[in-house]
Amino acid sequence: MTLRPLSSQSRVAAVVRAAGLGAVGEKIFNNIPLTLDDAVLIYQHPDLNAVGALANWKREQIHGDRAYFNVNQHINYTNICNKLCRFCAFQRLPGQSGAYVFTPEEAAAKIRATLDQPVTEVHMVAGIDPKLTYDYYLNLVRAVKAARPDIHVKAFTMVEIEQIHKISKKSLEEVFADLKQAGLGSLPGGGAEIFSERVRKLLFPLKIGADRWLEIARTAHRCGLKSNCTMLYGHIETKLEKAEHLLRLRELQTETGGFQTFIPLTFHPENTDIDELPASTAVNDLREIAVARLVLDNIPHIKSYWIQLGVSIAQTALCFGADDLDGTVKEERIYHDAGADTPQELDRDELIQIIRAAGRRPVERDTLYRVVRVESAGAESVH
Ligand code: V47
Repeated sequence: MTLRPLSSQSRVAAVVRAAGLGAVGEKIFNNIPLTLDDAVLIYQHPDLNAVGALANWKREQIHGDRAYFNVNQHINYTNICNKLCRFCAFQRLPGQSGAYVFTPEEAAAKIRATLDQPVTEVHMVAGIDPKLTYDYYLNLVRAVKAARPDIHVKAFTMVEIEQIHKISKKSLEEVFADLKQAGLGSLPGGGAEIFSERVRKLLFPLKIGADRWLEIARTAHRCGLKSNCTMLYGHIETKLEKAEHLLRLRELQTETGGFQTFIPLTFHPENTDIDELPASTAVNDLREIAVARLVLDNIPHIKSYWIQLGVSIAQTALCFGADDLDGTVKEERIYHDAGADTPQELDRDELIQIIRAAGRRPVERDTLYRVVRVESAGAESVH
């Protein structure tokens, strides 16, 4: 298997024009941001291949043939949560069977258990357990950092930050300063769900809304912390609500430049309160990746999260606008509780093979997208 040839603008322009998307194509070729109407148009346009070809062209303009991954480890330190989101299968009430909280020492033991592996990042997110103290959160970060001092701690969604802020009785800026001093390196992108107030009232009324999520992200970025951002799709949201969500993220990015990666999160209905909803399809998942790449022109990376999408769709997404597969992961709980049948982890070599088989060049990165190692591209196919 050799690298796939990078797509030529004239060929993509012809495909896009033939599909009736010439005006959107012209904007993309000339680096003009898409409007809300453009975003809705590419969400509903029947020719997914044309939308995907355009997104792939944009992706190759930014990243060439590179596809990023990292070697990481997940720790979901508690599943106790008082937010009762209807889309979540991971949450437990205190005392409910299966409820757990890791002590900082137990979390550190999980880090020590992988010291023989080249892990560079721990991704640590969890439910909101009101019993946890401010010191618990700081000690959690300190403990994992002490267990592996060179590890990058990417932890706490904006929803967890809201809780940590609430119990701290300090300003958000002071909270971020304390967390940074404890060893926090950056923030993941979760908890944004969908910015529509209509959907929030129906599915996650106890969680912070769009304005607060964006305000916390703004403050984090101003305090020197990079973050990711996400959107949960495939439940009851409309195309317009998704387009509005993307534009609000793009607007904040123009202001702060603090988002590294956008991750479209496909809804897994199993074991949730809304399990009557159908699961997403490959066609929908690939379209989300493509629309994100085209609309979020100022966010450098689009992640196809293999844990959620499955390896085959995540790999295909590398030719529909995505440039990052996430990492090796390990002990993922949130999607596996919601019925994901993907493996709990892939090793470094498996990720490299998956990327090579897509005709891309594997690049191991750290959390801040500094290159750890560029792998050779023209390897033999896995088949
Ligand atoms: O905010 C919860 C979502 C998110 C379900 O920043 C569900 O690199 C689907 O944000 N079906 C947490 N999704 C995970 C997350 C994430 C994942 C990977 C990488 C990064 C990153 C961030 O998971 C939650 C919520 O939107 N979620 N339940 C479910 N049943």
